[in-house]
Amino acid sequence: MDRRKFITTASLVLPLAGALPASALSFARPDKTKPSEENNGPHEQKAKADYTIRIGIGLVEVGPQHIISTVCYNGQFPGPLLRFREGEQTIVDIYNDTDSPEQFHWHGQFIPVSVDGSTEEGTPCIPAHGMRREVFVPKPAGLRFYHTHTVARGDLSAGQYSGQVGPVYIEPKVKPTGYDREEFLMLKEFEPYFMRGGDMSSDFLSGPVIPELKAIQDKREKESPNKTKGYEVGYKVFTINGRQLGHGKPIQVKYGERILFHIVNGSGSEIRSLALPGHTFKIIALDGFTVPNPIEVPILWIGTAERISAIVEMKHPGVWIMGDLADDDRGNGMGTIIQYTGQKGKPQWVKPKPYLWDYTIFGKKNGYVPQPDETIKMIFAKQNAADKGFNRWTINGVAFNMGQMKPMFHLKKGKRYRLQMYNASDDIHPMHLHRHSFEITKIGGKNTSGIMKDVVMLGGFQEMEVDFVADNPGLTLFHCHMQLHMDFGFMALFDYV
Ligand SMILES: [Cu+2]
Repeated sequence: MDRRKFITTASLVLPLAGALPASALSFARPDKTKPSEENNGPHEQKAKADYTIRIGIGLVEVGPQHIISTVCYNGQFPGPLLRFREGEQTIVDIYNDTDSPEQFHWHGQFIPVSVDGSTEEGTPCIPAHGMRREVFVPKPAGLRFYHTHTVARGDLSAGQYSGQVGPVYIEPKVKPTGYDREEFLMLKEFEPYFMRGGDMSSDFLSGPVIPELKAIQDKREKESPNKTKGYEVGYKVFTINGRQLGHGKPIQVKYGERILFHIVNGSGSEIRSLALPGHTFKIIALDGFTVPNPIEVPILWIGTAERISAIVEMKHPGVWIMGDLADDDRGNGMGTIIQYTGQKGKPQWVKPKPYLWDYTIFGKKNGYVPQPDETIKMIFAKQNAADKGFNRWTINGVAFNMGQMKPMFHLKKGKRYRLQMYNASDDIHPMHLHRHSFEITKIGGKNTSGIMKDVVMLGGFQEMEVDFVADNPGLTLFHCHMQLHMDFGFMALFDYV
């Protein structure tokens, strides 16, 4: 079935879904609930979902006398931790109790378009007051997450400005070792507002600025008749696991305990940092993928939608603030308290020394990188306030058109591709590829190998290269993970030809 027909059929059928039993939707996707000739294993016969998610308004008590109303999952923030087993088929029922169609994206999983949760790729939506049963085989192992994938544009109650984010952990066949227990941390801001110009840190990424890229933006700005800056998003409330610093339950630790923190940046648009005075983070995985070189760092920098799994050995007793380096954001809640057994007193924060974030330190030393079959060059650029006062974003001069949804790049199954990205803007962009992972091969002016990811931050006026193998046919979305950027053009589709 071609894509256009698929979408038409889906849109005719799905608005009725709320009135129909789940089994009536079976023709819309592979339904493993009824045994059939090809499909009669023990897992396929179970009709009960492993998880049920309800999308709807929930109340998030971020602090005393401060309760925020937002769309979230199962009425809570963050959404429930979903644990899957790598390679074992699962069933998830998703009910949409809101008045708008929704998309539920399984971020970082190698799954088909039918369940990926992206309108741009052709995933049918979950209709307002309807439901979808999703049956898929979770992979790869590690820390993933789920979030909405709708367009928000100027609506700050929609998309990832809402509370529609939750963690996923896909248990590996062989468990990692070297820690005593896990803690999941979801970093998320609430109460967004628009302002002109931004205040985000942009000087923490290592690597040189490329003058030619800066010249492109300078030239554009000079020639543009529009001298105003585009709208940016700010937030009033900052939380970890839905609680502002000081209002959540402290994380109680014992001396000598090794805690594996699984940290998800669930923000709609912010880059976060995290430090814990007197402690270091031994990073064992980035975006759920084990890193070749696990080493200790004093500060974490986590782009929008990035994940870090890091072990902290508790060997500095006290009551500490684990928090964001930005004083305003930490002051408005971005932090949590780490309390050693028997220790009392006011939680302490110590400003860490500046530290440049360099992905390559986690990579292989002198590793081998195969030559790609094809290199795809991309230039990212900004048109100031060009779309109703918002910045418009282009890839190779083209802003993604939601009406046409035309694939820009074409892939052949099994080939290895190199994306050579040039950022002709001063903003940092966390670049994300759906349904695949990629290997960083060059970043911040350095070659590297062995670091697998699905989101990576590209610094202002910097370049980077990532390689991926086209091994999951179907339309594949590539975009900047900032809601404000992707909604205003910063997306492209790959198709398999
Ligand atoms: Cu961006």
